[in-house]
Amino acid sequence: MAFQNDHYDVVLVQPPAESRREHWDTPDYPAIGIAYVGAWLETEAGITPAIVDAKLARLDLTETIDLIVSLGPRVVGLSAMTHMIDGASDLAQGIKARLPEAKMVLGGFHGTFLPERTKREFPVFDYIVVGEGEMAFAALTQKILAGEEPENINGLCYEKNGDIVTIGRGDVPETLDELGEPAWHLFDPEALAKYARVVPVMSQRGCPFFCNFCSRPYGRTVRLRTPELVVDEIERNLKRLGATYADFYDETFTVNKPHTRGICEGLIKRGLSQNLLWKCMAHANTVDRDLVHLMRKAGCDLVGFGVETGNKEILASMQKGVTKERTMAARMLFKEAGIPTQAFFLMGHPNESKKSLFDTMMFAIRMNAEESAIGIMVPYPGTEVWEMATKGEGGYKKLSGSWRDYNKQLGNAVELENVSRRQLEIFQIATYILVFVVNFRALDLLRMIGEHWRLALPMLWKAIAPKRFSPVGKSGRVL
Ligand code: B12
Ligand code: SF4
Repeated sequence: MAFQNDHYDVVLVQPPAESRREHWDTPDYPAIGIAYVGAWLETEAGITPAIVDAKLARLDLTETIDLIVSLGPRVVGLSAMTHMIDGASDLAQGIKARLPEAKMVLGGFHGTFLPERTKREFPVFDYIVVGEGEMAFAALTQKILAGEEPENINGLCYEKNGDIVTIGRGDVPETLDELGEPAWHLFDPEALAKYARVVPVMSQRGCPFFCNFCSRPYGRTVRLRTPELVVDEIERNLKRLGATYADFYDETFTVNKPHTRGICEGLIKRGLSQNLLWKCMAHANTVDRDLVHLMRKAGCDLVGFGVETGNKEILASMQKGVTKERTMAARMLFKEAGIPTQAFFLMGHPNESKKSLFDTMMFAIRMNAEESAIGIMVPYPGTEVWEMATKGEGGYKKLSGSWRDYNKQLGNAVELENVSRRQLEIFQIATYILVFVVNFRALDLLRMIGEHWRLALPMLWKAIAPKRFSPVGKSGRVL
């Protein structure tokens, strides 16, 4: 590890992976959320933090604790999605045991959607930042470092006189451009140089669609950055980080065509498309032939889009706003333009049956995307599906009290009245395999298993092994 200074008042951290099975456990990209939080802290509050991306640097829990303790922070900001919250709490406890005065601040989407409950379940977090964290974290940190009581900060959840108080959501600047660029320079440069092959970019925040399984953490209004500034950032990444692959984290990169065109034309005009490939997420309703060809010309190398199901009724009831025909047409447009597609399917929608799962399997085979990702539904907090599963509606039965089980590939979050957990897993594995076998793509199947065997083996084992669900989670909570 090679941070510039020996001591930092503030450390931001992406907690270490708890296993090494999935792609994101050993990522080839740095964490952009804490990079934005760090950038705002540095430019707007004048406080330079160290950013420890433990997943990127391949650190384990003990190594991460040792590193953070050695930097002697007074504030530690930890990031967590739902399936990472237990691990983030383990990390905070390990740091707190050795730096009892340091304040632990949790950010990210688990705490955002369940702030009070998270504060109760994981009291090690002194503060939880709700929503976009840049402005709230800077305000909170300034107060803590000045020895003042942090109160009246929008987006803060904390304990006051024995009660848990939450003050709305974190403020956001008037325009997204004001956020500037992620602070990659605050990461350990050795870890960046060794592992970061892909650099995340965000050109917008927000998604206007209504999918019932999605929490839309940035809301339904799409906020856009100026395309020119996005291209500037990519150009700088190319020069500074030697990046040759960019990943647009926008929920739907193609949602505003003039914006998408602006970025593509900028990449082409500046000659960047010759040295850079990139991928993004699209929605089937937001693409047309011209745009797709322009994207290809600008270096687009992979497009992901949610197909979700092959069953018409379920597709209509999830409110994605697409039809199977439209989705297939989008897939064909990308194919024609020479852009490989990554099709995302979900199994375990509300009121899913074996018949609708079969429809999904058939549609995945017919679509025959270059990559298919087949997840099992997880009721993430903040979604309609979470509400349904919590009330036992939609045929759902929650299975596990552990947040670690809230994972789409290897989790154990729910099963349905008419489809058991094992049946869901069998449909998932069968679809993964049949897409390749029926389409005579044996080599692709072998390549996929070769790349993902750390995930494939436990998935297979999980589908055949005896099932043991634990309704009591680590924090003692039941379901
Ligand atoms: C790109 C993306 C991915 C990418 C990269 C993810 C990554 N960053 O590691 C890939 C494809 C790998 C991915 C995978 C998964 N993803 Co994803 N992904 C997204 C997406 C589209 C953007 C995420 C992102 O990076 N945003 C940009 C940055 C700036 O946001 P951010 O990191 O959250 O940070 C902001 C705030 O959260 C907060 N914040 C974050 N950390 C901290 C820390 C502190 C101290 C503070 C104060 C604030 C703070 O401030 C930041 C700046 O505003 C979101 C949807 C969305 N609209 O956000 C889903 C989303 C984040 N993913 C989600 C999920 C569930 C997953 C998976 C678990 C799915 C699975 N297969 O099981 C995996 C797990 C990945 C992992 N890292 O372990 C969920 C999370 C829901 C939840 N409650 O946890 C989301 C919200 C989508 C949804 N279904 O609603 N994902
Ligand atoms: S299109 Fe994607 S980001 Fe938008 S609501 Fe649906 S799942 Fe969420």
